[in-house]
Amino acid sequence: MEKCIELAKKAEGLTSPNPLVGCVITDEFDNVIATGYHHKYGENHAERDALLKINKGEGDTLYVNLEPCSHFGKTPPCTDIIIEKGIKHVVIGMLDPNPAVSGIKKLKEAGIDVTTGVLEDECKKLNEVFIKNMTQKKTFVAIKTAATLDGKTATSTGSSKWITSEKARAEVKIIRNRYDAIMTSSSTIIADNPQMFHRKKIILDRELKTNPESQIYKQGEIYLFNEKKDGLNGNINFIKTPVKDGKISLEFVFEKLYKLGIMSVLVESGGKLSGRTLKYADKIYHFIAPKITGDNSSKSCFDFQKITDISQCLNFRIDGIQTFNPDILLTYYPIGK
Ligand code: AOF
Ligand code: ZN
Repeated sequence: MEKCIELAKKAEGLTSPNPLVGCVITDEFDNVIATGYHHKYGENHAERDALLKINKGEGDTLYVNLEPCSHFGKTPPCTDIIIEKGIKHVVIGMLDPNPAVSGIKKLKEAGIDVTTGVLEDECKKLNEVFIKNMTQKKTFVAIKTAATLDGKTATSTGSSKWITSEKARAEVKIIRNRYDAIMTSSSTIIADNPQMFHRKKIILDRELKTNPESQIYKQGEIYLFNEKKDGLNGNINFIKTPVKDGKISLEFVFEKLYKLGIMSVLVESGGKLSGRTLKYADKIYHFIAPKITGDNSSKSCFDFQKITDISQCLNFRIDGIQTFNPDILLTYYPIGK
């Protein structure tokens, strides 16, 4: 199953809105005789990709991180080819949250021995975006931030280049690729003029005050949420957005993203937008550099509320700690998600 997950990850950024799936087939002596994965949206499913590499009767056990599909979608049901090729056992990581799929039932009816829930937590993490999309019909929201040991993301004058090392910033590019779009604010564009290379970019600019010559506009498909106008102009899709308390409604933005088929978004901005997004966030990537500004007027990486009692803090569950020397990356989830 570990191998299935590793294979599935080869297609990160390419399968949306579909899941990441990998498949391994062994013979009766447990030798791996074929592997496959879902390479790209619309192409063969992982199981078919692997099964097309063997003849009928050669495979004994098929391992796959997601329940095989039993429906006709863009491709025919995987259960049919599993049965045709004479597979005897199917080992599954997690059930498919897609209500159209009831693969286990079909396999069992064909007399195939089925085991489920193998490395289930890892498989669920691999497809956390797909699970949220299927079960809640909502876009998965991740935040990336980079801060000093004292939780600051810029000085009071806005200086922030660079808090983290090149190694950490190279990892950010890998993280970005997992998401359908990245999102930032007018303040970040005005302060840093970043390029933020990506297929799709979401920009929140209520008053349309960013310079159209800014680096960010030079590449990718742009969705510009603002309070003034709607319509397409070159690579920029203007989206007129309701405003609440002087700010773009994030509720509207995230609902609109789902309607636009943007299944996941990585928010990369200053503390104001990152802070406001926490309420909607499913996952946070938090880089920490071993530096201290020591200045309380420096900008915090999450800045959205005033509290008096420590019990009013938001609470999270840390999932992973990685090192990108000399920095670290903490990955965490809101409690309850
Ligand atoms: C994939 N790749 O390897 C597996 C999937 O429209 P279709 O035919 O591509 O079907 C998409 C559904 O198939 C998807 O929502 C999921 O429930 C199931 N399994 N999908 O794209 C795969 N095994
Ligand atoms: Zn399938």
